[in-house]
Amino acid sequence: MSLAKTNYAFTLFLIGLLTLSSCSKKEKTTPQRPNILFIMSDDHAYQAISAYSDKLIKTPNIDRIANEGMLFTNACVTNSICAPSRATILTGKHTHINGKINNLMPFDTTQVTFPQLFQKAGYETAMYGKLHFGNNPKGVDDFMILPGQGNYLNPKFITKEGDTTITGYVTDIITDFTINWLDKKRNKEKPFMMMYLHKAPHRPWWPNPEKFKEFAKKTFPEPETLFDDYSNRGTAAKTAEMNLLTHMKYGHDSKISPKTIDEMGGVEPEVPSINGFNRAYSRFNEEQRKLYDPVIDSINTWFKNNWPTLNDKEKMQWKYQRYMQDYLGCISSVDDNVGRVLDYLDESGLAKNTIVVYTSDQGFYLGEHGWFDKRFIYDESFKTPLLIRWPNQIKPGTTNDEMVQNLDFAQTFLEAALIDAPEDMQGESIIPLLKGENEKWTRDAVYYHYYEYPGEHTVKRHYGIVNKEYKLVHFYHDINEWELYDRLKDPQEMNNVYNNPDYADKVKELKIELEALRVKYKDSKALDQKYINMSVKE
Ligand code: SGN
Ligand code: CA
Repeated sequence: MSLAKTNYAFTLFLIGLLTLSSCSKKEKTTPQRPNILFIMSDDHAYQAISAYSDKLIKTPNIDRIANEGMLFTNACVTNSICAPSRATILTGKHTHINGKINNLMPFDTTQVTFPQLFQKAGYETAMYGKLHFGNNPKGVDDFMILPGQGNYLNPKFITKEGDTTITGYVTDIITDFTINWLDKKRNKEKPFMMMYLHKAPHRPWWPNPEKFKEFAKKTFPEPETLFDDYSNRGTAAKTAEMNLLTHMKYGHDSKISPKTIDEMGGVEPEVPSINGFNRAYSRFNEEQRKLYDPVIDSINTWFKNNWPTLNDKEKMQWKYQRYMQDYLGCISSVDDNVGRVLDYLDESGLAKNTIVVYTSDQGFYLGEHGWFDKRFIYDESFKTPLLIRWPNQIKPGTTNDEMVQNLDFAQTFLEAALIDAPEDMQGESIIPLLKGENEKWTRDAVYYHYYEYPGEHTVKRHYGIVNKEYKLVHFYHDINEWELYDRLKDPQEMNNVYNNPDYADKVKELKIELEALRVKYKDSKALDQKYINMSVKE
């Protein structure tokens, strides 16, 4: 063999070696696609998670996600109501684009949702718990969803195999089935994307019997704005029907039986009522009633003996305590059950390659401004809890205060799973923030638009822009009112400064920015009107 030939053969051999080693290197460094466990509860206020504040309750299990990951202090929604929030999460689009403006109309299932993209990309996908769409989810290999709002006790579920009713407490049941899917049912050859969606702590707040008993004995600190008279706010706050004293229902919410109210010959103030107490109680079996009855009896006896002697302030205080006892009792079960799932991830070894997200479909009023419920752009309902754990990617125990939205979840999860997001999704992946690369984040304001009016709780239609310093809101439907809040000086949003001359320049500036956001996200007066017309026909 000539020298030249020998050299040539040697070179080929070297190239071969290098190619081989670079291939195997590539294989080794190709990231393993992470699993995603998306945990969402319904109406869980961030004020009731101890990672945010431990004034009301300790939630050690949910807190673990933040201790081992990241806590977002300015996470918010695009439209603070259940099914519209879920539609935004699944499509990565604002309400006016995905068309799910309220809880009433069914979701248009011809749209692409992120679970479909995961499924197509080889993920095993599932959805267990509350969806509230009026139709079944697409893009999931397995599902088990509550019809509509679902029930706390002995709930019915819609599954792939048909309908089934399961005896027990909803939060425990959804968790049992979630763990079973993770452990036994799924195809373990594939990464998974699991949506584990609690009904709790949605109204009418029935804790399990043990928590009902435990929490009924507790007393909770009142929010500073419990007795708000809405004096420096607009018409919308004054006309909303979500005040604890005048709109929270005796039976449905506070667990006063119709029998007690009859025996008392009625109660003041009168609150328009459905017989929600009986509706829930009639689902309980004998054994469950035995557990609930002693607590229900003691609440009712106290009420009968004391209610007529209370003044309005004391009535408000009593209703607030009853509300918190039941609401927080429900949350305590959510926390225990999240702990069970996190323990399962640890024991099974799944934790290290699983992104765990904890959030709620929106925030909630826990007596702030005298309210329960949500819907408004004001902070307690606009903001939502968000805690994310992603081992080796997120630095444990970090906090982030950027304005991220439920609109961003789809693109974030897709990027994490190395799946291309469709061009027409409207959010932004928050992965740079998760990795601590905050300088890559450019958004400084978000857009919000609420529609379900006329409707329950009578919160008027509005849209607005929110940045870290200000919130500008337009109520545009049957009133034409603007509100401006100085978020730094007035974090409780007690003073609308829209007409204050000191803020005139700010108003001008924010109006331009708001219009630019409407253009950016393709919202318009024409769409506002289209959705008003549509609701009238419903
Ligand atoms: C129910 C509740 C309302 C609540 C809506 C929407 N009333 O209708 O208080 O605002 O759900 O909630 S109740 O009498 O049925 O309890 S959402 O979370 O599904 O949007
Ligand atoms: Ca909700």
